[in-house]
Amino acid sequence: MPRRSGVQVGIVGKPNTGKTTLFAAATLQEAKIAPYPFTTVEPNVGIGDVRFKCVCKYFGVKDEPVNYFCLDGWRFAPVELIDVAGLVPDAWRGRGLGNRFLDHLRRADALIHVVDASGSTDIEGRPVEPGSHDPLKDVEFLEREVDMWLYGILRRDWNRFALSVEATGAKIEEELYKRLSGLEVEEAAVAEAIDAAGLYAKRPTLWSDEDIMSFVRELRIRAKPMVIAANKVDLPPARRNVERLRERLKERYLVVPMSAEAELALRRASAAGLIRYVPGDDDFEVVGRLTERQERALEYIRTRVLKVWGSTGVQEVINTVVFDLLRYVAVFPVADEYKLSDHKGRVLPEVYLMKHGSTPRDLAYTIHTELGEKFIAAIDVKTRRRLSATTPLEHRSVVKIVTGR
Ligand SMILES: Nc1nc2c(ncn2[C@@H]2O[C@H](COP(=O)(O)OP(=O)(O)OP(=O)(O)O)[C@@H](O)[C@H]2O)c(=O)[nH]1
Ligand SMILES: [Mg+2]
Repeated sequence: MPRRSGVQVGIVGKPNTGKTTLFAAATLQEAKIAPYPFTTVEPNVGIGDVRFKCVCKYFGVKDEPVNYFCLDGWRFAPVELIDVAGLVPDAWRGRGLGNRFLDHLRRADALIHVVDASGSTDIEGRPVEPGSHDPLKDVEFLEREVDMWLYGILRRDWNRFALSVEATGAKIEEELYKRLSGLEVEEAAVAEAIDAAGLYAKRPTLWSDEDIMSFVRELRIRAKPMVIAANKVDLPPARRNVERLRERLKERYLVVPMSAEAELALRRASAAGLIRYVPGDDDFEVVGRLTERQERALEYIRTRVLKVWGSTGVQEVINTVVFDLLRYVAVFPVADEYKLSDHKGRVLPEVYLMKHGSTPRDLAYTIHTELGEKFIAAIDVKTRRRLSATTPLEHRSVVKIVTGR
């Protein structure tokens, strides 16, 4: 099974909130988890997945996934996750482990900010009485640290850059876009950020530090959209905090309640054949012999997490990033529109996560350069309609690419 993905998502937050637990639950990759700050130093990189309804039931066929899998009619597609060290206030000045490791997130399309919704860790991630720390504070400082990181990238060499833009008469959005390449930001987003910061009327050599900062804040929203994962919801103080986070952040962020630890336990129990559990579900079924301790742990998860919140939230967080923030679409290409198969006769073998607005031609190029070059048109297999090269692809569509010689 090819384990690669076109979507990259960074996991950020202060220390000791459960970032690595989320990473491990989503990827089932070994990674060190511990109840104290700065457990993670070097980043963990691995593959998790999004979940969506497969089209196998729609067509009433048995599929044969070759990239990833289909469980009970739920299809999964890969997403790359990058778990980095914890950030503390003033990391940009070098506190804690600093913020240089954020460079590992340059390629990230979006971020998951893991906060400790149970309020049992202080602003630097040290354990405190549950409910005694306000997680809203974590949201504010983290934005600033990410901003200072972006600011640092931009401020370096600004004067020379600004002079050269003016001397050559180049467009500021084009030049800034080139300068920020590697940050996974589109030129249109750079232009929007300049506009939103009200800086189009100002010559780059006159941008003050405050101006650069305003631009950076606007850029962050567009270049690194973020979801809040309100973790540790199995602990009682989390309930009130989740409500507050939702209420206070409703204009800016989606807040998803989560228990990363519960998900990790469920996925491990499932991998060990003890339970049947489809990631994202609201319950599980015991199918193996449990020790008393395992039984208690699973019952805790059922009563404290699944029954209260409807799921552990891990799958929902990843889905929210990919489908709500980034608005990706999952598309099934097929070579035979009647058998819904590839050239080898495998039914619905592959699914591709494509950026919002991608077209059939983009899909053809993603599958193979040659297919892109020979592209003539495409067929939407559900409706049997012909799609032009530029029609945006729809989520869960099945597409046959028509090629010429
Ligand atoms: N109660 C509870 N504890 C959790 C949950 N998720 C993680 N934890 C605990 O939180 C502690 C920190 O977890 P990590 O995943 O190492 O946290 P981190 O954010 O990666 O920490 P650093 O790498 O130090 O920044 C561990 O003791 C976890 O077991 C959860 O859903 N509920
Ligand atoms: Mg960690």
